[in-house]
Amino acid sequence: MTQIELYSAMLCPYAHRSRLTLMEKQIPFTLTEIDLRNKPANFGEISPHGKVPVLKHGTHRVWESAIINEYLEETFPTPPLLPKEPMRRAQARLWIHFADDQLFATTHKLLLTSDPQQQEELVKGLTKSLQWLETELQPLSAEGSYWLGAEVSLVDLTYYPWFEQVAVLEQFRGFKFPTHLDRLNQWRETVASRESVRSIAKPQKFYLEHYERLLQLL
Ligand SMILES: N[C@@H](CCC(=O)N[C@@H](CS)C(=O)NCC(=O)O)C(=O)O
Repeated sequence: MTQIELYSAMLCPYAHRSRLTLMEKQIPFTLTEIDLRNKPANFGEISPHGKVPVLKHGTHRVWESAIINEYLEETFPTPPLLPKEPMRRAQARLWIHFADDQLFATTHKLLLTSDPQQQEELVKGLTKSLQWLETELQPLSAEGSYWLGAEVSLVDLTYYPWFEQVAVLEQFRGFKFPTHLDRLNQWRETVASRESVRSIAKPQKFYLEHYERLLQLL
């Protein structure tokens, strides 16, 4: 089998998405941890934008977590992590787009700003996104507690890393996880119990300690 290598970083939720996808598909791979504060001199040759994750498959490279995950889905179709029907696939991709465009993008801005007013606005935006997700997910609960219902999918693996690190926003950015998000909470527990997630999960303390140091450098 052609060798696969994933360039990752321990705090990077995007890298965790692709790591989880490789694990769910039981694809053997080598993990190379990059210290983003002290990148190897040749990292520019591996990652054109200096970011993780990057997937190396033989002599080819793919970057951007959502694109890596689609590449893995197409190259290793079993077990499938996207629905079969085109409309359901489109819906899965819309969820993934929302994660990038809203939840992760807002979080990125929130972590980077130390302006209290801007933080307050971004926190409001995150709360609104989560409440919207809860409302949209409710009708799917009859089929099962994964994002798309009965089966785990790329959507679960895209969102989950955000939830694993949410304590950082609560501790350092005044975010409060909204109450009564029952469907989302149930989803979170279901995904947290998967073997792939458990095997790379880190405790809250780990994230809080690392981000405390990281945020001081900003
Ligand atoms: N949209 C990209 C985002 C990747 C990203 O922002 N990675 C961050 C770490 S979480 C990174 O490598 N930043 C470069 C740096 O910190 O120098 C994806 O989905 O892969």
